Amino acid sequence: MSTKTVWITGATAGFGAATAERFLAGGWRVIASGRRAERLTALVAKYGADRVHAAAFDQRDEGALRHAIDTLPPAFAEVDLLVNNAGLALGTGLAQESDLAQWKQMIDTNVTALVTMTRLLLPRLIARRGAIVNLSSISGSYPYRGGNVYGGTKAFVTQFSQNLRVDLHGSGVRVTSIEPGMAQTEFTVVRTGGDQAASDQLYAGAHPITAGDIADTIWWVANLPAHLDITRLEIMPVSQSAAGLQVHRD
Ligand code: NDP
Ligand code: 8X3
Repeated sequence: MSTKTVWITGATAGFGAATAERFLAGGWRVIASGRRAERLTALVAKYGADRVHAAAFDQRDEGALRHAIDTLPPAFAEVDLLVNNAGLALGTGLAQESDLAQWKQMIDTNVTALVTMTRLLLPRLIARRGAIVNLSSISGSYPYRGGNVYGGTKAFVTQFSQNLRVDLHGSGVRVTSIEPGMAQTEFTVVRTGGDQAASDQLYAGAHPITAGDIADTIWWVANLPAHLDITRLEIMPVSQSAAGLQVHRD
């Protein structure tokens, strides 16, 4: 059994929770972070404090993040893999109708918190010749109505990932940008401000990606031979494809 350690941000739901379960099943130690402490506590209760370290904090709070890093138990202090997964979309409206506070929360979480996390863990990842998996999205490549700032944050994540690879050249650290399409998690409930019916309707009949699909993908990426780097990976359900440009006529 491997004794590697992965830090998964946003491990309380969706991709992050499924990825935590996948890596625990594979024998890794997991540092699980997110705001909902009770879900992290349940993971520790299920697997034991020697396998899971819970770090409950808001990823946007740099002081809390630094504290979480500084107080890692010795067994979890050497990090082999960072999965930058915590993130969210807020709102589905057009730019001209959007809530500026929601835009800023997406930028603070998906961009600022992600780069802060990355920068602070880079020394440990370099020391381990480790790896970084960033959760981007197809919304960073394909524009759609209402994607505005969310898509912008994910385009940042994709490009930041590629630039990280260049700077880390020769370090042995691998960097991957995973860019999923429609996946059924808590994502749409969060995006719509708690509208479960809207979420159910979006996914109905579409056979969307599951959280387990993404967890299995991250597991595959992380466990490839050390000389291979999956640089970008776009994943869509078979039911989803990009279509067309729009034309407005007088
Ligand atoms: P979920 O809503 O199911 O999970 C999001 C996770 O992010 C939760 O664990 C949540 O934890 C965490 N999170 C959000 N804000 C913060 C914060 N301020 N501090 C700490 N943790 C935070 O969504 P998904 O699993 O679908 O999304 C995971 C990632 O995948 C996101 O980056 C998303 O943009 C991306 N993605 C999702 C797709 C989809 O269709 N579902 C497709 C492509 C990419 P908590 O609330 O407990 O803090
Ligand atoms: C989530 C996928 O298409 O809803 O990143 O933007 S999408």
